[in-house]
Amino acid sequence: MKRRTVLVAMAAAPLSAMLPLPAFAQKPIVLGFAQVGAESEWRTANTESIKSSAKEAGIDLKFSDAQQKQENQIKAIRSYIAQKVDVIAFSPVVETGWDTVLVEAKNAKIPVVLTDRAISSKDDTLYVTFIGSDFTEEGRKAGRWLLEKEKGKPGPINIVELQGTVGSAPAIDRKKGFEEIIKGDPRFKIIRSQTGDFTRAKGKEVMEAFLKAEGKNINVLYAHNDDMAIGAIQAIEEAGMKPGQDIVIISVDGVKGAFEAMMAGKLNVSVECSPLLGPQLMSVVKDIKAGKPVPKRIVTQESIFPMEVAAKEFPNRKY
Ligand code: GZL
Repeated sequence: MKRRTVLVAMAAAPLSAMLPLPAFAQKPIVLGFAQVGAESEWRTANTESIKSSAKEAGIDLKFSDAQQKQENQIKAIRSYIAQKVDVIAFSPVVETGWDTVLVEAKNAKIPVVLTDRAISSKDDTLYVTFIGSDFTEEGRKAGRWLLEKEKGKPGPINIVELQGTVGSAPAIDRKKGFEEIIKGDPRFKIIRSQTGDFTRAKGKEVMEAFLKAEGKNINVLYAHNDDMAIGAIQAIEEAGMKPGQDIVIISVDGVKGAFEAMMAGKLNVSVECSPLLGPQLMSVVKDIKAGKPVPKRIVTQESIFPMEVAAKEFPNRKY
């Protein structure tokens, strides 16, 4: 009697309970992504890259936009923990203030991946890896280009600087790298420096204030991203000056708007900062779920585009 019961039990059990499921039948990985916001062309392209790559990878993406507010990103991360997602990824709007929520993710045994921007924390076990650019090197590239551009010219060469979001890794490191290169040459002086929060509107507003205060005393603008540079270009033109000629303009990202400004002769150079991090993120997420080793730091490879190459390079641009 007992043997028959076991046989019946065996016949009733679903086949899948007894065999490993084929890949197509396995439950999709669930990734919770807490995005900074939608403040710039760069961010829009970054979001597009993450969403399209998740779809292509068959990963179930939960996505949130924090409108550049840290408290919204923290709320989103907490909701992903509550939903018991498989992996959490985010681009920290600022460097500090993450330890508490990342300890909660660690206690919930949910691996965390940083993309685009880093955090400053004593405990690097709070995240598996950081995929993103070397912002300090981007600042150095901007400084080296300026030294070359102004080689042999007399000083003083007065610079105004539009910084990115206060406390963000790109703003801190792009400033640091740029100053590291120009500090050796006494002709260069940063006479005004203020945040434009990575947006066109704020970039224009702050540049208007710089022009009011310094006017023709300004020789160079260093903007931490193209969107602020494009806003500043509008302000420079409205002040009756020629952007790219009366004021040399250096920016970072390499978005379409920057190429258009360079082709119009209004922007002198854009240092590339690639937002196309989606494919690398999805491959890291799959490796984490498969238990494969992942490097602690994955640096994106980037270039620099002076206006002279803009027209030739423009057709190749993917963002
Ligand atoms: C850089 C990224 C910055 C871009 C800005 O990786 O965090 O944020 O340079 C964006 O355009 O707003």
